[in-house]
Amino acid sequence: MPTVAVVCGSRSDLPILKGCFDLLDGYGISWEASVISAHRQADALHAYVADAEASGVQLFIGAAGLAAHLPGVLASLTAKPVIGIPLDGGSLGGADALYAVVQMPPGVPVATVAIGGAGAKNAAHLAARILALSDSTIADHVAAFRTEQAQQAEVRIDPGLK
Ligand code: RP5
Repeated sequence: MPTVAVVCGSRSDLPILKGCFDLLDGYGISWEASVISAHRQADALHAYVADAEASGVQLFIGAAGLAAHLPGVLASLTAKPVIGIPLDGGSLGGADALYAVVQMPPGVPVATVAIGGAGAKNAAHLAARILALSDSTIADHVAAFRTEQAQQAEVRIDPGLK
């Protein structure tokens, strides 16, 4: 069983999650992705989380659009960390999903990232930082990513352009 279980609510959510999958690969984090709707397949979602926990999954990422209850339901079913990605799937531009994912009641936390593609990427970065607390190899990858990111952001102004 992989370290991270990514669950989304529909096949239509998968393309936007590619950024998450690619980054998890880059960090050397094993993962699996499943399409299980909290609304349409409630029993299957409960069974999946029980199996995943029993098999050693350390962290869940849930992604959904519209009335996005999937990450919250994941958090209700496990004591492992849950990261929620609100997706832009409807006429409210993802604000509907954002509110649904972020506004969890006390005691059932979902670490909510940005709407859509930026959130999908940050879910992987946040997962890596959480797992890095107990895995020095992942910690090295996190450090290397931050160094590379800073180098890519660096801009030197040519004095000749002044
Ligand atoms: C949510 O409803 C899914 O996560 C998806 O973002 C949205 C629409 O689902 P489909 O109608 O495309 O299956 O549950």
